[in-house]
Amino acid sequence: MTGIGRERMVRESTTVVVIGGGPAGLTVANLLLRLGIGCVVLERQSRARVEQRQRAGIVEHRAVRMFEEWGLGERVVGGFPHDGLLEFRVDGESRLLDEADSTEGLTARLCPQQILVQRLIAACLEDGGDLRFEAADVAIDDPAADRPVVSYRAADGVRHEISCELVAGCDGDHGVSRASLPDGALTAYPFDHGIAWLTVLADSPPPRHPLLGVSEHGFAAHFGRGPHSSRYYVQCPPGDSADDWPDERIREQLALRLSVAEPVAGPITEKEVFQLRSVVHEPMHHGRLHLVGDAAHIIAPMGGKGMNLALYEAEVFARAVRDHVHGDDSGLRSYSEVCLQRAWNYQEFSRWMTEMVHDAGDDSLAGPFRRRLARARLDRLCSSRAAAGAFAELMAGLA
Ligand code: FAS
Repeated sequence: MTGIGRERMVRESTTVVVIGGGPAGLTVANLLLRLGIGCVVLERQSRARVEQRQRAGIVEHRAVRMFEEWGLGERVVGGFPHDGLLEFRVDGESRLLDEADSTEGLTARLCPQQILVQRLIAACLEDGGDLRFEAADVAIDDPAADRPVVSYRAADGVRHEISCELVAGCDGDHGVSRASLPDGALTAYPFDHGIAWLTVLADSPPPRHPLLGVSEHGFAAHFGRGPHSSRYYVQCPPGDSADDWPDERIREQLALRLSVAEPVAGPITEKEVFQLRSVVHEPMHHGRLHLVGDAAHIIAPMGGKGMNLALYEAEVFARAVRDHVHGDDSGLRSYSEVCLQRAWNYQEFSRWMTEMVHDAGDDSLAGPFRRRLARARLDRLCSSRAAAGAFAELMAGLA
């Protein structure tokens, strides 16, 4: 440690600096640990804050299998069985889609994101990982340098500079990684779905199956987020705020749209309105910096692909680093192309599903013609084995 004037500075070096301790960063760290490759994770929030953040709720089969192949299966995604059934309630009529039927039982796990993050943190620390919380003012100097230097201020106020071979930008959509790139380095492809959702968390038991309500009243959905917690989505007029949605209005609209007498059996703990938007940044790397997960793209929640793309890309990056340390950079060079192919496939799937469940209900959004198109799409999905099979493959992350 050198003490320059008043400020003490610690200079270190490692192979990979991971910025961000969400699903992407923690998966990269765990996989590199198992490869014996040095890495330091810098997370700006406290451990408690990161472990409590409730978001996604589905770990697709491909990701479950990935963790199993890396010897992390039981530790990270054990439990949370899912019978593979997804329920559409169309004008009050129940239509069950059996994902397991079309993928020989290869179904997702209904593992809430916060549980996955808690377990990834525990596994990383148990295995000797270098996970640093409350890392403030993280900055990357020249990501295109042969050995970039990532600096930050630790919780004790000491500044650190870490020189490394590679940087994994796993810091989400508002992080420092993408912002550290020169203008013009990336091209953004944004899309506004023109739809707003009220997202609600409640201490209410999960539904028997993930439930999607399609009717003239507007779209709604009910997903589990653990044995005593549920997440609901209620389509609302763009421009609404959470203040426009008192609890009794939420309960009344969910009962109407899901055709369930009492869909919210416990207290509502969180509600927020957000606009459904998507964006992809291309390419997903620049110099020694590789963007992973939400740092590279945002996808609408329909289809449950945001977190699962982060998990997929974390493995692509870890394998590329494994080859890099053995002198082969082909994986790093193809990283962006490989990840973008899946990212755009999932963007299309999420948009297809978003259109279907919204246009098929209230036709004030897209008009009567598109309502009939969406109904036909939904009818085909629920009546054709081939259509259901293609849907199940995408839900399982096998396509
Ligand atoms: P994350 O945003 O999870 O993690 C980034 C990490 O980087 C954070 O811990 C942050 O604190 C840290 N960070 C940021 N800036 C930093 C800096 N400068 N220095 C250091 N650290 C920094 N996806 C689904 O698949 N299904 C869903 O149902 C679903 N529901 C969602 C509901 C909500 C309300 C939201 C907001 C998202 C939802 N998502 C859903 C998407 C979401 O789960 C993301 O796809 C997932 O968290 C992506 O993981 P990461 O890429 O790791 O990014």
